[in-house]
Amino acid sequence: MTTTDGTLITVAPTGAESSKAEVPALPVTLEELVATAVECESLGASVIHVHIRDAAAAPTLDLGLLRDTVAAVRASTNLIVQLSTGGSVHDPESSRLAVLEAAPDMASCTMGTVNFGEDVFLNRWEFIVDLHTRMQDREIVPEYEIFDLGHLWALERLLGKYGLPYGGHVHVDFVMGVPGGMPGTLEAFAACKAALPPDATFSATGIGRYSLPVMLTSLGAGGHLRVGMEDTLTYAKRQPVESNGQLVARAAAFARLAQRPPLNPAQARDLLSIKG
Ligand code: KMH
Ligand code: ZN
Repeated sequence: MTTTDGTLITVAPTGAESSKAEVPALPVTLEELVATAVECESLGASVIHVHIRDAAAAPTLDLGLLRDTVAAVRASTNLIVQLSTGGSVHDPESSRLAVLEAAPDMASCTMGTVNFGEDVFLNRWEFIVDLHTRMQDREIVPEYEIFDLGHLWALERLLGKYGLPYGGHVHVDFVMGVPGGMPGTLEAFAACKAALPPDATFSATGIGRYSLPVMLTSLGAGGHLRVGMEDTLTYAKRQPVESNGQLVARAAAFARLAQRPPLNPAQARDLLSIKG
């Protein structure tokens, strides 16, 4: 199967921004996360992008909990476990780097600073280099998160100076529609696609109302998909998302309609050059 015969679907079920009190369907406990992972795998997801919460449902990067989470998801699914090193906008760099010690298959690596609503999602160059090189040493495959076009020029510089990631394959995710980042438009998408490193694969995720147009654009352009309650809480106009499974099921249905059915986790591991 070539990279575009099938569709890699990543589910991002929780994020760090929504509160359980306001969004009761958000998976925040380990049990809820594992149940979500099992359901989403059965519906077509092959990667899970994980943020965790503490006992009060607040975002945390507690290393013990992260290790437990990686183990629990692996025990119940074959999903590729991708831990977020973005955390919340309030997390210090030291905790974000320490995420790698939980030994996930993949981790996110955001390629630059971006305004993030009223906040700033800070990603200094030295921090990005640290993440990239530590992932090379630990044999963790990065997903380079692109919130703006300039982040792709930073990626070119990173790979030129420090070499390819572990496994030798570059995978990028366009995050479109964060207030402060690039919009979820065809023009922004085309500019990003044109600036990809050679042979890179890409997925795209549209925040909020950009969810559907970005999904359809990425499928049409031979790209992959990321969906989940981290990125969107509205399924359709005035219709709240009921579950992450609902979003994965829709993405998988579009992928099948496009004649690019969901990749299973083994196929996704091949595509991303993830070990074992
Ligand atoms: N929560 C955002 C500040 C990532 O996971 O790497 C950052 C984020 C990106 O979600
Ligand atoms: Zn995230």
